[in-house]
Amino acid sequence: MTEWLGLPALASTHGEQIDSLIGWTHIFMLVLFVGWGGFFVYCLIRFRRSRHPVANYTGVKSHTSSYLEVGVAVVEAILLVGFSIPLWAARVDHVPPESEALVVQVTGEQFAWNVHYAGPDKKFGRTDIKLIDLQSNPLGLDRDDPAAKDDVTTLNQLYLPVNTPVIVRLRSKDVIHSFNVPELRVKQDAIPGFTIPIWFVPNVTTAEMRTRTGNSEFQYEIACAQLCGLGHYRMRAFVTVQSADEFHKWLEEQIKSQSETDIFR
Ligand SMILES: [Cu+2]
Repeated sequence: MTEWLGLPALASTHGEQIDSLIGWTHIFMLVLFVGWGGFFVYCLIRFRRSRHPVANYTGVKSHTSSYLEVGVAVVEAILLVGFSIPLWAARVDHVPPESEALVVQVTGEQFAWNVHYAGPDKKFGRTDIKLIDLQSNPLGLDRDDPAAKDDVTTLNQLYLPVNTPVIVRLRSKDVIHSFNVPELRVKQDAIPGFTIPIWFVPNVTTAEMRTRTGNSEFQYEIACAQLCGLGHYRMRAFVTVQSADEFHKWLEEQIKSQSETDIFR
């Protein structure tokens, strides 16, 4: 229904609602634009100088323009109260239980995205600011913590299973960043000092999207959507959406290789 908007291909379950809201907003704004534009042209002709050499000090007596103004305000109120607020409320209130979702911590920093998986125990290991090493341990993960033994961290790579609710806990180490994946129709600021959850269900794998778009190199991209400093332009990361099996295989491989190579063990 919203192809005419030319939005990026859709790859999440809630995305259609977002698109229809964007579509309706465009339709109402087009009506407003045509209405106001027509009224403007009408005024130019109706009140041209040759017809009204002297200004009329009484002005308009009819209330049509007031009614029109009220009408516009009502349409805007419907957009806000009828569409936007319920959609937003559904996104922030109805978060699936963590037991039924994949929980990932994503921490923005100048200029990268750090991804942290809890592993099979579903417990995130302790992190400590004193352990932060920009090269080897950007999150300051304490590998001595038992909960951290099976944790997986990656840099600029977010792997997700398809058709599974994903809860991203968004954080920032320095300034305000913004987690934006256009195809998933998610965009949320990462604010230092806060952990902000966002959730979505990706429903198209990267492989499927490659066949669909005919682009064999297609990748979902996290683009930082807040101007966050000089390196903002290169603050990009990639999302790989896989089948649940492929994802778990990948996670297991990571657990193995990260426990072997980790210098903190
Ligand atoms: Cu950024």
